[in-house]
Amino acid sequence: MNQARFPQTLTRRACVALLLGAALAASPAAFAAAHDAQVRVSDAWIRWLPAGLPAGGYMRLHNDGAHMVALIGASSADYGQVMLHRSEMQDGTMRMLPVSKAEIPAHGDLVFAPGGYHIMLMQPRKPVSPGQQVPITLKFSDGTRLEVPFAVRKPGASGAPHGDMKGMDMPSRP
Ligand SMILES: [Cu+2]
Repeated sequence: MNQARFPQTLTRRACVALLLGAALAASPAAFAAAHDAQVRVSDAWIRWLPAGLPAGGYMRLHNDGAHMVALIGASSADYGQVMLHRSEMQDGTMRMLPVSKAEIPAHGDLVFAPGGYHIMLMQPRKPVSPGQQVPITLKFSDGTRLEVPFAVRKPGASGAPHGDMKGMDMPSRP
């Protein structure tokens, strides 16, 4: 009878030790992961169109972290509706599709550029004109948010200095 009790006690102690060990080991790692992902944004600009037409927002995103982070949303006080879109060729026609996220690989870049990913800015709440800056808040999958000033440029503007030729930055799915 004692034989039956003894192992039980041992087992319970072992369980407590395991749980404590697991908790101690898990929490610092979990916090580190949550704060690890860091995204920097550069070359942020908006292709202005007249008469309050929907405008495209473009930028370069760089992920300094060791884990993939996705851009999962955007908003701006200056526009009534802001969506993540991607343009792609379908049967010889350029179409825009809404996307729920855009992944930025670990230690990598993702470029939003004409003909690819863009932030669709609709229903301007005030007149927006070239030369202005529009703040857009970007929301990421790791819970972070970034408010980025986007420079408003004329449609003829040649775009971001780094251009849109770097197709390698485009993942093959939304
Ligand atoms: Cu669009």
